Amino acid sequence: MSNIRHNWTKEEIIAIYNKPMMELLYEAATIHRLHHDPNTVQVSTLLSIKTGGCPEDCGYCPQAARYHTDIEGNDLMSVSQVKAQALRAKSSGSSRVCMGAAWRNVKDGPEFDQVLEMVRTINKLDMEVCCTLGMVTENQAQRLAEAGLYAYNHNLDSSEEYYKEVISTRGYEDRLETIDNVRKTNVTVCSGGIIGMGESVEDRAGMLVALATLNPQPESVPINALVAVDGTPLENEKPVEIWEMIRMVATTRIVMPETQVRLSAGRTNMSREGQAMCFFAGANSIFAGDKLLTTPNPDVNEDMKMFEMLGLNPQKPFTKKVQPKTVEAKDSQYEALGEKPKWSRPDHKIDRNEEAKEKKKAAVLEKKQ
Ligand code: SAM
Ligand code: DTB
Ligand code: SF4
Repeated sequence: MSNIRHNWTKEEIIAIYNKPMMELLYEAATIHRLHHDPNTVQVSTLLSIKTGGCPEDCGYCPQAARYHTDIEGNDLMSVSQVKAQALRAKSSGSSRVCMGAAWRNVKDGPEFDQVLEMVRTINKLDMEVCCTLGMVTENQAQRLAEAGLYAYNHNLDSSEEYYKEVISTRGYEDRLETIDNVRKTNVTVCSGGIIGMGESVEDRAGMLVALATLNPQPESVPINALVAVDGTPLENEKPVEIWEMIRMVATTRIVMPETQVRLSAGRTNMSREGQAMCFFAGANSIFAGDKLLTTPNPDVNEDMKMFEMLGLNPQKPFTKKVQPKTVEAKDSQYEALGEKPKWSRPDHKIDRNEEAKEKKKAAVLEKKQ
């Protein structure tokens, strides 16, 4: 019988997070070794298939059109570009490609059809394919599954309470709805969040309650440290201390023993020793490649040296779950319904998001003059 608990409370999780460090590490490492090979770390490569120009107002995100950041926007990549990048990732030891699009939600039509073809292409390279495309309906999730998608990433990002301080263009329940739509398919769920956005330990625990009480729990949970990008509302947030990252990883490992915990954004600010502590505390996945979506990530060769030094081995694809079959577009049993995902319309505004938006307007006006 599985010993996974789905009834974690916020108080219990706060108590774990605040344990003396040595006890926390020992407990997390013990649980980690019961459920995983401690010397194996899964390696994913991110690919921003559509960059910038997003209509949402996520306070951390350099890709939101309303903020004055200096990222270069791009239209949807071609299938052949994606294939070339996936082959590169494979040859550098990645078992998974995670394709990100700066979309609020998936819209049926030629662009989504192109993404489905990217999924088919990468699955045929015998790599795990993940997508993060914003909100999806059940039908869209089924079509992704049929194309051979292995995982769908859709982060809760923070607690329900703090979410309202970061994003005003959609609600927490919209995120949960998409996760639920993915769960109705054969695709695995990847959902985690960001620390360092000014949230409290209670908020971090609140997010872990929301994730750990999902049944089943997400197969993977990315823990990102905020990359504070100039022009975003969170540009002045202080960098996360390594100890906070270690505590967050360890707590995630304890409450979600079977999940792959991914040490995600923010590794450029972490020493090798700091990252090693995170692996000891239960992190068993990373994003590799010199770029995340738009911001820097450690050099691949440096990561491989770190793996060698620590005796870590990259995880082979489909170790945890069998490779999905790919159904060709012409044989699909699903048709595009042209529906939009349901979402709520929060009626609140966030001061710092409004200020960052005004700064962009002023900068655009100044450029015109
Ligand atoms: N647009 C889709 C969405 O929001 O679901 C997919 C792409 S979005 C960039 C994916 C995730 O990247 C976000 O949920 C957030 O957790 C993470 N992210 C974005 N900007 C970040 C930043 N500056 N620092 C850390 N994580 C970030
Ligand atoms: C996740 O949790 N982190 C990744 C992935 N899922 C899509 C994205 C991190 C983005 C960091 C900021 C950037 O590079 O734009
Ligand atoms: Fe858009 Fe996703 Fe960035 Fe939010 S996190 S602004 S939805 S790309």
